[in-house]
Amino acid sequence: MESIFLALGSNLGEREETLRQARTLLQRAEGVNILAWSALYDTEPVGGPEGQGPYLNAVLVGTTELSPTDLLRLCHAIERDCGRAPGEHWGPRALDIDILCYGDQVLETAELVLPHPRLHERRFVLVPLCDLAPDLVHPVLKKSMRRLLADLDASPRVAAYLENW
Ligand code: PH2
Ligand code: MG
Ligand code: MG
Repeated sequence: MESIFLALGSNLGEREETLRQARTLLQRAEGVNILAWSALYDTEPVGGPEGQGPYLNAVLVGTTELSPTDLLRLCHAIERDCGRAPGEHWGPRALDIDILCYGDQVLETAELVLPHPRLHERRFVLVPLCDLAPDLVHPVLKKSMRRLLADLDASPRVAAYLENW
């Protein structure tokens, strides 16, 4: 069994409802146990095409019996169930589920890189992650999530949206 941190994001459609649905599907999934989640944050889009709408972002923590690859497949299946259609790289999406950390595992395959390769650059990930695990140490950079967040600029915008959801 490994501890996992998952990042959820949505900037198309009923964002809040989609994130709730994704959480429910993860809670019901065989081999995954969701233990807690961050607040929801309304966040400025980072990268991707000009003019895409703001995201709602959150982070979930749990445990899993699934391998990293099977967990990734589950995340992709839930993205599709929640209405994600193939689209532009970093473009608007109904749902994105990214594996941030899988225990202390360091992995680099064509399909999956662990820990998530941009986690330490992204306020929209680190702010919600620090709600749950500020003392979690990045398995490669060997710094706490609190430290990584403190090392970033105060922009782009990550605004508290909903504490309990
Ligand atoms: N996801 C991206 C690209 N840019 N920006 C925000 N604010 N939130 C996201 O979840 C996000 C993004 C690619 O997955
Ligand atoms: Mg992503
Ligand atoms: Mg993704």
